[in-house]
Amino acid sequence: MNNHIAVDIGASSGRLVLGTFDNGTLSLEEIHRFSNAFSERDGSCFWDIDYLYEQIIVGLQKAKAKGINKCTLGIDTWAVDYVLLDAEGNRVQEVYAYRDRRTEHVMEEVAKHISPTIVYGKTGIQQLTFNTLYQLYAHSPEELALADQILLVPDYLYYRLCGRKINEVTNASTTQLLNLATRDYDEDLLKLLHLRREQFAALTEPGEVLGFMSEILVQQYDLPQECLLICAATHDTASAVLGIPLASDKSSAYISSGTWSLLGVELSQPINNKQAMEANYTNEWGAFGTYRFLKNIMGLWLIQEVRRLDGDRYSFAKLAELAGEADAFRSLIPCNDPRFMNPDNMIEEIRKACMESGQPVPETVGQLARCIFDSLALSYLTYLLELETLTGTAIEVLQIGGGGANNELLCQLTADIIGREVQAGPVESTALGNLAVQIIRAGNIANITEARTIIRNSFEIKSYAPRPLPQLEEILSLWETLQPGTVSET
Ligand code: LFR
Repeated sequence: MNNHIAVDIGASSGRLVLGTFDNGTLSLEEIHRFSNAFSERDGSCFWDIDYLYEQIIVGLQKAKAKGINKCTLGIDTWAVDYVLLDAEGNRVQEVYAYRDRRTEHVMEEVAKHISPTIVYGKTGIQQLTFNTLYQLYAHSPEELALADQILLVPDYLYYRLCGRKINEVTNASTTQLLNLATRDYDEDLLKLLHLRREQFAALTEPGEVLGFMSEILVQQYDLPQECLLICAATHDTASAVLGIPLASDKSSAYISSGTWSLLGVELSQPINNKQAMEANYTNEWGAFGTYRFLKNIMGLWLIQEVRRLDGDRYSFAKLAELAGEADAFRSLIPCNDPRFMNPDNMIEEIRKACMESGQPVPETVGQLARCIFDSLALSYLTYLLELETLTGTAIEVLQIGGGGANNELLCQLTADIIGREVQAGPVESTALGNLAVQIIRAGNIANITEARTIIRNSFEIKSYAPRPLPQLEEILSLWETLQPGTVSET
């Protein structure tokens, strides 16, 4: 079997990517792409999960039409969001999107019952208002009692395709409910939520075979005859990190750059000490016994929102071009300020933030884009320095995987500001990481080290050398005064 399909769904788009591994070479072909967004109803934000499921079916029909009858399939999506199912496997309610504002003050409520230090010691997970812990706390115990099973989004999509209920570990760790010591759901946190362990499914590792696609679906929709579902690293960031082959000869950190910029390193042991907690770094569980020690940075969401509010007039490439024409470092925003999590109007929020800090207000789309990219690059510096302190390791190269690797302006700006080499690519790191787990499982690649070598040799990785930035000192002192907050501060 050498046809492998990655279903990779992010907060703004999804796709099915066909990976073929032949003669030691891995090649990719996108077979279906669709947009994704949450929508607001009566003041709450929800995903359209049925639409996402339907798009997987459409993608598989396209695969079949291309003559693919035998394949493996893995799914990854964004993290933390969940589906409550009744005993018949029906959804109890719609699926909340993590940017829904109902959890804005829940963290403080939970802290009254269990101290954040204890929670961090148990889980090693950063404080983010949207962690599943806080989202579930926002339900009444009566509502949660209706849930026979709680699945995260990719778990649920697997369930719809093959009927098996799992809680895949890389994603389950982002719930902030897993205990690092027992490697299972933490009893105290479950008690706090009035939940029983049985309401979650069995923790499942990437690489496990989940079974064939349901025969009924194959017949009903004319799908590939033999589609074997393999448990991927279902958190998109976990897959992305698998698919970013860091240079082996230099000490490197990664950014998985999409809706979020996730900046960190891969570790074999978590760091859940006081300093890591205070800096709000996370230890998400990775595939193959690893941890992703990283920081969530607001990321391309900022520009996605500007583009949307500007009526989708320009492509992302054009926006980068317009930003390149605008004055550099004219105005900056502290990207991780919670005000940018889900404002009513991102453009107005950015303008207000600049006005409040006495900076020129970005008027044109180019100025807005420039403000975002300058500020993101400065955030990368702030958190890279913090990462070095926390890990006690000097970083020589920052490797950017995901869609953001396409943004030459941002990559070069990042290199200039951090004063180190930036390696950009692969753009398809998430699909590649998803596929790597499937191909390893199929026995065609021995392990993740070999998979990363193949990825590094097969896909473009562009190097950006830092250029001197004469006004850097001045920029950094302005940046300091903006005191970037964190997404967890409410
Ligand atoms: C990236 C990501 C991040 C997670 C955020 C919310 O797509 O999965 O890793 O913190 O989305 O789920």
